[in-house]
Amino acid sequence: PIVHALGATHPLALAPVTAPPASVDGFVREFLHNLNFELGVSLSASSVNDRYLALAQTVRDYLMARWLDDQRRLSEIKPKTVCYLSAEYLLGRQLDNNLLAARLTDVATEALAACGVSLEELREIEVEPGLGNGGLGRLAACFIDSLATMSVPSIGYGIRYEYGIFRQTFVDGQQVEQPDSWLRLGSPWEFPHPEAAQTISFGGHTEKYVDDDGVERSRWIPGWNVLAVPYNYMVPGYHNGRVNTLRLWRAVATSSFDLRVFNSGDYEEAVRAQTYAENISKVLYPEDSTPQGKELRLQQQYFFVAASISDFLENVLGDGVELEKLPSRVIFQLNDTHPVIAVPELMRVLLDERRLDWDDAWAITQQCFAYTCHTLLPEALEVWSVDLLGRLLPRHLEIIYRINEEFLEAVRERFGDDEMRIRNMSIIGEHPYRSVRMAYLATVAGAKVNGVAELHSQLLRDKVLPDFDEFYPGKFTNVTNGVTPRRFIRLANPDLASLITEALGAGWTIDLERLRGLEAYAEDPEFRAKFAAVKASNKRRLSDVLHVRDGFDVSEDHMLDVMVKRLHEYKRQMLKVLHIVTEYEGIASGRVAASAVQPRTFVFGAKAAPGYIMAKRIIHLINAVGKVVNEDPRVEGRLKVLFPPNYNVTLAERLIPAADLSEQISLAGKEASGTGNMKFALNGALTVGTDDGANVEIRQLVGDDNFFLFGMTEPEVEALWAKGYRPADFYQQDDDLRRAIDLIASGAFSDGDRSVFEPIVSNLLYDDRFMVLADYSSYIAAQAQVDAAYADQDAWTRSAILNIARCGFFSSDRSMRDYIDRIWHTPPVL
Ligand code: GLS
Repeated sequence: PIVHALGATHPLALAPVTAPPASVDGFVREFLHNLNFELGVSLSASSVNDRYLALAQTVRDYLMARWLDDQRRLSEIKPKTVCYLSAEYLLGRQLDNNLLAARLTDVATEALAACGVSLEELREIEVEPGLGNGGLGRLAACFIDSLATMSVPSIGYGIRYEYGIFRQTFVDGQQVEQPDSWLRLGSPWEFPHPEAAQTISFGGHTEKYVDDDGVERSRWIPGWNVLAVPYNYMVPGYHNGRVNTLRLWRAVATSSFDLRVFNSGDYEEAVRAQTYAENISKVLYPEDSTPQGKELRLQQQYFFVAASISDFLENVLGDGVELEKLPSRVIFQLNDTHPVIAVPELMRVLLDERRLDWDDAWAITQQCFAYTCHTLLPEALEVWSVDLLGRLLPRHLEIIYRINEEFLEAVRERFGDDEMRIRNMSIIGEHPYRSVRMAYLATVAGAKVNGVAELHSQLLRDKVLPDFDEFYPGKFTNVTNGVTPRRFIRLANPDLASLITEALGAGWTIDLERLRGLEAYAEDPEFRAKFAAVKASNKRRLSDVLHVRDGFDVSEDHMLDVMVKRLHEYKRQMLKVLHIVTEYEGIASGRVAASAVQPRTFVFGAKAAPGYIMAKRIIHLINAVGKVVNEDPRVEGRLKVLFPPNYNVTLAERLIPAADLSEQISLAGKEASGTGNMKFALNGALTVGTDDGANVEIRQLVGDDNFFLFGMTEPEVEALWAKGYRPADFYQQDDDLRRAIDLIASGAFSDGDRSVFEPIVSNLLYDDRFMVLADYSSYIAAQAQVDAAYADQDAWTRSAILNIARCGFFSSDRSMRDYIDRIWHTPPVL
């Protein structure tokens, strides 16, 4: 318990902050108090949103004493702290997670019922903060959940986007994006602190000067400033009384508008500067894996890391800490290249503001950063043109040049004047234009560099950064991704969670390896029957949700075959489409008896980056194929295609527990890890997948009998490229493939208009960068095995249980342990 205020004399001001009594009566009182005094409405006059807000505030009240106490304790103990720097946090809904963490679900349900309010109804109106694009942002959210649950001192730093990932709708089967105004009805989980704003500078120029000690130094004379206002969010640990902090920054203009111009009647001009500044945190870039060279994006990146570093140094670190000791107090984890501009920023602060000399500043900086790479696609490794960087952050560019100079000097010392190697390793690239390679900068500056699955980390060392691996022995490591079992099992799949707890006791939620205990239950017919009943009930639950949401119905006795992830050619939604078209064509043409295939419902969920034309075409095709298949009586009751729009965390939580089959079918060597693959396996879906990303580890753990492997391996992919890949050859040689592609080309899914999907067809036949056609026959064969396996329901269920039992490794708690052991060295502080 913490004391309110120093110097206070009133007994209440001296009393500790305490949580309200965790009883039904206590909860009712707090809820009504918040409704009346915070929202200003009576219960009878309140809207559903009022009630939701009051409920959220009540849950906050319960967590508050712990949050304040943790902050106070940590400021006294001064432990080493993980500062997770991430441009994205794809949080998902907060209410249920916070109720669960605080053990309030039952009390809240009862208390609300006593007020005539349904918790279920309030849950449903929460708008999820979609402050991330996909796997990378969701991973950050899983990690901060695990860190809180493991009592590790940590702060998540990021951006409070006013608009998150766009809302996707379909018009005539084509994606249309709408802004995601998630803050429209208020966000009860955030605590803004405008008084604690940081000033962040941009532009201007640098100048040399001689300081009082006669040392020549550089300084930055910026051109313009914005304010970074912190918004704090609670990150409660699961059942451990711990509450960590997520701090997201919002950009606010230093002065709101020009009153003189306003009074002269030019209203637009009066707010121009304000609008410009505040655009920085306006909207999340709807990109995944491929960055867009946009100035605003670089502004966003610098904006949030500069604010975060300054916040840590000034507010968290505290006074009187020698900067040499900084590495024992903090590790800044760079979540991909997006926050890498933090490296020259820390250097600038140490050099220009704290007056350290170069070598000391660099020695400190190199120990304070670690870098996680999340991709293998070369086009996804961010680079910034020297021109842009120099204009926006001239001092940082100077610092980067000096880092590079010294680095290349060291490379020369080691390898001699191998100009080719020097050019390859330079942080500054020369072609096609002079640019800063952010991944290289992060690798040079980071104490450690990690990939996100075994295969990915290996390829990172062997293919993407081999010279660096050679130059820095021991710097590269792997931490395989993980997902939080709280959200993705406990909350998403409550019936499965109960079944597991019934079998194994409650400890598995924070010690997921205990799921191993289910192996024995896989052999128990009674348990299998209960598991099958849970799956069936999850399908009904999904059907209810999709019915209300999109008017779709899911049949309980269909195999639910799910492919949900961002739409990207490398992920190969096209391969899935070709499989569906093959099945459809077989039955529709009469060559295959409908009764010979397992009844299946194919479910897609996928957003395409708005500027990614081919991805949008594929979305259009999926919808078009779905329409034809769903309306054709010849396949009725056998094949169905559903593509609910706006796939997000909330929908994932409904879909994954209902799935039978998980589609993880990227071209080998392209998917860094994947995390959806883990969520599905942990909810008892079997995977059909390539040897890519974390699929490799999933398969090794669950065993070949419980995984449908297909496709080329990464070395086989390389070999085929080297030999010369001609997709049209595969088309010629495979009757099924030819029929499927011809059917698409014929206009069968576009009312006879052959031009609509022609770009997809010709891309497949004459380009096919991701080798869809090469893997087609192997995929179709794997799907035949899936069909055969599904026919034996009991054996399938056994495999599903074994998948769960053997995937405890994929808890993000384990990922956090690996980061702590191998990279951060930040023990829990209980
Ligand atoms: C990604 C990768 O594409 C995923 O494979 C990976 O699981 C995820 C988290 O490590 O990171 N990289 C990226 O830019 N977006 C992703 O989802």
